[in-house]
Amino acid sequence: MNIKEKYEAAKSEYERWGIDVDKVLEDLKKVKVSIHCWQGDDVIGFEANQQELSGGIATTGNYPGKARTPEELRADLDKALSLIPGKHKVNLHAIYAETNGEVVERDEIKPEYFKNWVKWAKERGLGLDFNPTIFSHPKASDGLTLSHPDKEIRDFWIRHSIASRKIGEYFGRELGQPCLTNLWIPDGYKDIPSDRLGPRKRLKESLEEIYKEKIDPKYNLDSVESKVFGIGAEAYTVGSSEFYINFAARNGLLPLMDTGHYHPTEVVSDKISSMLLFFDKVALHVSRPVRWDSDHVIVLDDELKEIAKEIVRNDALDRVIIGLDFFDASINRIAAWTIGARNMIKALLFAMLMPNEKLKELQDEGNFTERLALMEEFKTYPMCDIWNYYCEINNVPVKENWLSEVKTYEKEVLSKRK
Ligand code: RNT
Ligand code: ZN
Repeated sequence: MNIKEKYEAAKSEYERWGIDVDKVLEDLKKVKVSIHCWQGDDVIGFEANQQELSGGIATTGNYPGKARTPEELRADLDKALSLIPGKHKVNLHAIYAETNGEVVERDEIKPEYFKNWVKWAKERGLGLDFNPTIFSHPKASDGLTLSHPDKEIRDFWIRHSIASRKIGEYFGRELGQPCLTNLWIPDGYKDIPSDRLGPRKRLKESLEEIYKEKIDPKYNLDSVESKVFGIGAEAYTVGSSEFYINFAARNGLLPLMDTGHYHPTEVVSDKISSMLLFFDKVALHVSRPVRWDSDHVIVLDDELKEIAKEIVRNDALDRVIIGLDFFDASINRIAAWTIGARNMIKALLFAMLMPNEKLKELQDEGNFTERLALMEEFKTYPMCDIWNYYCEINNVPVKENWLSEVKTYEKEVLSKRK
């Protein structure tokens, strides 16, 4: 049987449960995943006065071939995007500005430094998302930024964040789809604080400044990302979950949940439904924690599938903004993007191919036997035949065939970067 025939056979199995598989594939094609550019160069960026990665996050490994210039990074993204089915978005950080070798302070970044990115995205029909870079900088060297006791430092980062929102607005205007501008700061303390309130009060005031000016949501949406701890900030994080959920709710922002930013037994899948009841839209950074916020490439594990199910069965594909956030420097970086993004899409497909209405009914009837039985049986339904066909009709390699393309690219392009 060829791919199409296998698809037809698999489809009829799903149709017996009332699942319209062709419609599922149409809906899946509309889903945009925001692909983080920073996997391509280990979160370094292109500033003229390049800084080491800081802020309690780290990349480990020295796999050869990382992107050193904007051109290389875009070429690498092009390669990865050619292996991922669908039309997506690319997520940038302020450190990816192109300033022609000129040192530009972060509080002076302007849309023009991103015009090459916009041109590139426009030519490909991609959306862009954005992030102020509030780490890897001398003014963040003591681990405090927007909550810093020193007003000058806070003001610097406030100006940077405001400038970043304007860049987001510019992306949205130029590309005809809203940009998500997400703010994350590393602020925290290594050891037990003697004042937990003060820094949070200062952060609140800084954020009020940053979000004072309203921007048309047609162009830019703002989110705030919480965290539980980072390296060097083990005891206390200023921007905790409760801090940002409350701030976002009161100020009309989106909360952003990074799957690596909670206690090890806490899962984001269980949080999505609660957030959807109180927010119009919520944003995700899908990552994979391993013992701590380790930012591993996402695999198709139970939690990823559970997250996808929560998005799909709550009819929230247009309310949950899905972004990826991992950085592994120990493997081929294009493979990292490809594996992670394909897994995210696979998880969504898996969720869309479940008899979700039926399963809800069973729960309400108290029929937990059948609920569990069906959920388990669907794990071994022939989703792979649907997935392979989806890849084929979207002109991306089927199964592991993408790997040989990555290997060729590594040989012809990456290995020449010394
Ligand atoms: C850090 C946050 C943040 C960063 C990126 C680079 O813990 O997850 O989102 O990973 O902004
Ligand atoms: Zn994140």
